[in-house]
Amino acid sequence: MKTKAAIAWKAGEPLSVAEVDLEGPRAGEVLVEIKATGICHTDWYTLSGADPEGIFPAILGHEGAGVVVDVGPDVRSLKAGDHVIPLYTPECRQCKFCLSQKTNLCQAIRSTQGRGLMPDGSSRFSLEGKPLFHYMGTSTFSNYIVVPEIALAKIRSDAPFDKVCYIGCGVTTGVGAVLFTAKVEAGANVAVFGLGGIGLNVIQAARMVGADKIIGIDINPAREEMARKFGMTHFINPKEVDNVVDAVIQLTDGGADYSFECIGNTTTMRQALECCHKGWGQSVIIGVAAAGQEISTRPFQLVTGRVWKGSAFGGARGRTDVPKIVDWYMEGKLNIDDLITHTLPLDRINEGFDLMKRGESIRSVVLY
Ligand code: NAD
Ligand code: AHE
Ligand code: ZN
Repeated sequence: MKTKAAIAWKAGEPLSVAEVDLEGPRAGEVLVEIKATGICHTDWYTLSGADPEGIFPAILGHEGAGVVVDVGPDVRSLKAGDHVIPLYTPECRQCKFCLSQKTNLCQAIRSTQGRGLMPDGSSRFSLEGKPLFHYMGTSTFSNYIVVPEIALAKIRSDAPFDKVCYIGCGVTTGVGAVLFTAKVEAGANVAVFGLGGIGLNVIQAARMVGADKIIGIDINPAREEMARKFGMTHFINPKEVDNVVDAVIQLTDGGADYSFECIGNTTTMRQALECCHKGWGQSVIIGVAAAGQEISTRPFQLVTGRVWKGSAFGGARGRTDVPKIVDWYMEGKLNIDDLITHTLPLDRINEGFDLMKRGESIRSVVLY
């Protein structure tokens, strides 16, 4: 079949929208009509050329929601008409990683996914007979996609696609980092570096669990108002203080119990660790730094009890946890609507990237 898609031909160049060819689902695969997709900073990261796994030409996008159109042989858990969110972190429930119950990083299809291919090593997308690569196993910048059954979370049918698509990455990443990775408890002091599409979800989850001080740090002063609305109690603009680490330590009587780095900058990663409380403070890296970058701190920071961890997709097990997060939104426990600042048709997708780069949007959502 034909599908409309935004193609990334080359690193650093705008996407171009075209009709591409899409092969139908093979065994264990599902054809999905994407109804809406968010634009995440990670799409920009890969498009910029900073992702070591970035390959071109590819169809980017990993924050979508849609409807099952058709299923290939051996698909048991889904049928045409089901509403779904594609998962860049699948959940096969059979691999060593899934069975461990210690991680959400299912590895069943990771190696082919990282090479822009379906699990059988081929691409379903092509243009004029030449293959186009998939991206993060999802490629939600295409109106129709083929994905493995294990990479789809079935969600309730009354949830609006134009909002819950954001649960495909940003909401789950931020909320999950608080609930599943850090397990922040009521009364804890929390510091959040970066108040964009991820950091604001960290903030709303910290408020949800009853955190005490929720300190937001961002160089963009325009982020303060939105962050306060979502639960931030104190704002630090790094340009207005001598030392961000000291500023957090002073506000928290010795340091944050938990900090979250939601920028992807190795300098702020260090600050996020070092503003944590001696003896127990935990810092969670969410931001994705460019290829070749490294983090550093004095080892004494760890010797004296601070803990450095990371979180991918919020530590969420997609098929299990994503439907629950959709329920929380539908029950009014999570605010997604106010974070979706812009909606665009696919033909204007590059404007969504421009808004993000200029710091003018939280999330732009493309509507098909
Ligand atoms: P975003 O662009 O919406 O937000 C980033 C924020 O950081 C902006 O508000 C910006 O003003 C602020 N910022 C930039 N430099 C800063 C600095 N030096 N000090 C303080 N603030 C600064 O991006 P996003 O969509 O929220 O994504 C944030 C990061 O998380 C990206 O690196 C993205 O790739 C990553 N990410 C990771 C996961 C995961 O699973 N680990 C999932 C999604 C996104
Ligand atoms: N090449 C990577 C993109 C970089 C990355 O770290 N991705 C994060 C998710 S960011 C979502 O916005 C991730 O969870 N990666 C898990 C993994 O196994 O790489 C990619 O994912 O293609
Ligand atoms: Zn993302």
